[in-house]
Amino acid sequence: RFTPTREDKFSFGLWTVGWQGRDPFGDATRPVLDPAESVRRLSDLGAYAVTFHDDDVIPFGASDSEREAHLKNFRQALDATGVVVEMATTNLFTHPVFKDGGFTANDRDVRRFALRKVIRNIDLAAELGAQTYVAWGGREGAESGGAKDVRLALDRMKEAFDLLADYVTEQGYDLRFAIEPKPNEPRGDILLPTVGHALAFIERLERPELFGVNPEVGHEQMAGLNFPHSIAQALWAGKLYHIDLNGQSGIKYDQDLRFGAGDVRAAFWLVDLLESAGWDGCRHFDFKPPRTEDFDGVWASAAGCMRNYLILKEHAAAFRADPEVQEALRASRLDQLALPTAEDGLAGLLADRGAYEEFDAAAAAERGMAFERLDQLAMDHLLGVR
Ligand code: 3MF
Ligand code: MG
Ligand code: MG
Ligand code: MG
Repeated sequence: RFTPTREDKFSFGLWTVGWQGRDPFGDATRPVLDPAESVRRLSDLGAYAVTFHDDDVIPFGASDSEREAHLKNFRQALDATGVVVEMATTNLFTHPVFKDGGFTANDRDVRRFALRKVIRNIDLAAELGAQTYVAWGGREGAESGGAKDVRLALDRMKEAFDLLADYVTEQGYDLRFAIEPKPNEPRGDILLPTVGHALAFIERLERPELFGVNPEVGHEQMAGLNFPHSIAQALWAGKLYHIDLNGQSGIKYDQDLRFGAGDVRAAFWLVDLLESAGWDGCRHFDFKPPRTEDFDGVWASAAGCMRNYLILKEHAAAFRADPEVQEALRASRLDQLALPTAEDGLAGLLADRGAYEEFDAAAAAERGMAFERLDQLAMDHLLGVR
C-alpha cells in the first residue's frame, strides 16, 4: 500500500536529492552525489523519471571530453534502470556571470551567452527524449527600482522565448516550454512572479502554443496565493505543461519541503484537482531534503514525497466517492455552478422578469451555502477518520 510504481509517473530533479545543503548562512552538509547514483536510488524507490539542469550532469565549463564522460555515466544509469528523462532545464542562476539575469541581463553579451547555453542543452534534452523544457528565470529581476526597466526587460524576455521557439521548430524537436514563476529569491523581485503573470505573458509570444507553465507549490504560496486555484486556472487555460511539487509553510523563504509537508490541506485539494482533472503529466518533485539529513534522510525524504502523494490520492478519491459528500456538494449547489447562467441568451435574460424585477434578493440572501459541513467532510477524509 502506498508503494510507488512506474505507472504513477513520479519524477525527481537531480538537483533535489543532489542538493548538498548549502544555504546563505551555512556550508554544504552532504558530499556531492553522482547523478548515476541518484538515478539508481530513485529507480529503486519506484520513480519513473528524472529531470536535470545542464550543470547538474555536466559541470559548468567542462571540456568536450569531460562532457562526454559525464553524459556516458548518466546514460548508462538511465539505460540500466529504465528511468526516463521527461524534462530538462538550464542553470542560468549559479554562475556569477548571471548575477543580473540571463535573458534580461542588462549586459547584451550575457544575454547572448545565456541563449546559447539554453540552446546547447535543448539539443541534449531532445536527444535524451525529454518532452518539456522548463525555464525558471531566477535571476531575471532586481533589488532596486532604477536597475531594471521592466518593460524593456519583458521585451528581451519575449525575444529570447521567440528565438527558442523558432529553434525547436526549425530542428523539428517534439519539445514544449514550461515557464516557472516565482515571486522573489534569489532576486529581491523576480519577473513573471506568479502563474497569472506567466499566463498573460505567454499570450504575447509569437508561438504561444509552444509555451505553458511549470508552477511550483511553494512559489505561489510564498506570495500568499492559493496553489490549487493557480493550477485550476492553468488547467482551464490548457497551459499546465509541467509541475513542481513540494511543501511550504506560509509566506517565507522558499522552503522546498517534501511534498505533503507544510500546507497539507492545499496538498489535499491539489491532488484532488490533478486526479479529478485526469491531468496526465508527470508528478514531478522539486524539493530539498533538509540540510540536517544524511543520505539515509535524503532517500527517506524522496520516498516521503511519493508516499504522501499516494496517501492524498487515496483520501481524495474516497472523498469524491462518499455518498454523503456527493449529497453535501449538491447542498452547496456545485451542480448549479456547472450550469450556464444564461443558456436562454442575452434576449432571454433581459426578458426574464424573475431574474431581476421579481427576483427575491432577500430570500436568496437567506439561503446558507452549507460549505462548512462540506469542508468538515473533506477534513475527516484528509485526516483518515471516515
Ligand atoms: C528554484 C526552483 C528551480 C527550478 C528549476 C527549473 C532549482 O526555486 O524552483 O530549482 O525549479 O531551475 O526546473
Ligand atoms: Mg522549481
Ligand atoms: Mg523552487
Ligand atoms: Mg521551492
